[in-house]
Amino acid sequence: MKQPVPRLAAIHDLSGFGRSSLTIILPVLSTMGVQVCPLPTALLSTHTGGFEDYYFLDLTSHMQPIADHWKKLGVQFDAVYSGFLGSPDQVEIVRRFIDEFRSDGREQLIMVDPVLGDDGELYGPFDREMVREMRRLTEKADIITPNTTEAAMLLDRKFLEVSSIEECKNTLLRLSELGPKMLVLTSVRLEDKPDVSNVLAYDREDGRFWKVDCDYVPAIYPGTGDLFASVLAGSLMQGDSLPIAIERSVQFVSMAIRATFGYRVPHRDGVLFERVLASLNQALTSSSYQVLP
Ligand code: PXL
Repeated sequence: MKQPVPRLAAIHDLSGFGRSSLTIILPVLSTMGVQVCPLPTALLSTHTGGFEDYYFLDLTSHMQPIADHWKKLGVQFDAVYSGFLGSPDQVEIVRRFIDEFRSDGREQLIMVDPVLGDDGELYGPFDREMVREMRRLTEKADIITPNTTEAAMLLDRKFLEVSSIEECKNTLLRLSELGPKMLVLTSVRLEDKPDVSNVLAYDREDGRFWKVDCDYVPAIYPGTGDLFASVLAGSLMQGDSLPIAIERSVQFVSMAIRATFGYRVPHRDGVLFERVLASLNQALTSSSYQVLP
């Protein structure tokens, strides 16, 4: 029998203050009718963007025993969604998790957000080894959601602040050679309109490329990548097509940023998505995605 509520394993850190990762993923996906089972990778006092020092507890040694208990209970997942990892060694644990919880016959979504950096820089705790290992993790995914910095790192290319559509299509094709069949590239600035951020995507199964424009600059607020990817996961689990799922994610992040901008709250506190969470249950009323020639 189909489960009354679809279930997702969320392999991310828990950062107590600052709105990122699990403190975003749990409320967003619960609102979208998905049961979230967190497999925490690290425990932090805050996220690492904009806070000089933060408490960081690496949970690598706790992950396999948690997974083993779930396996013993016979827990099954409709989706596995990973993000910020606490150490490069966690890649092997997550790869094994995906294999052990792979459901034969039932549809399942494996999404890897290769959280590594932004604005051309690696996030504080990471190094080249994390990039190498994250590349190995992407092999196991159906869909990955790198920003342009992470895409450049995964492909061992130079980060370009602005690029052409052709360059982005090439990036998406190279990323698909790592393994995933759906690729979503965020924070794309195009040469002709560098002040607009775009999301470009490629679906290898039908060979189509998609583009959705955003009227926001995501990098200013930490956690917007997690917000985007969790709405994307929820939307795909609800049966939306890839372009519609991207559109819903872009519109939600945009609304959350607009809800925040009018207040004088420090950017490092993240976006006030709580104020717009209920909109996730409303139907999309406009759509502007493009299929690229
Ligand atoms: O939003 C990605 C992310 C997740 N978790 C932690 C982070 C970041 C980005 O800075 O620091 C702990």
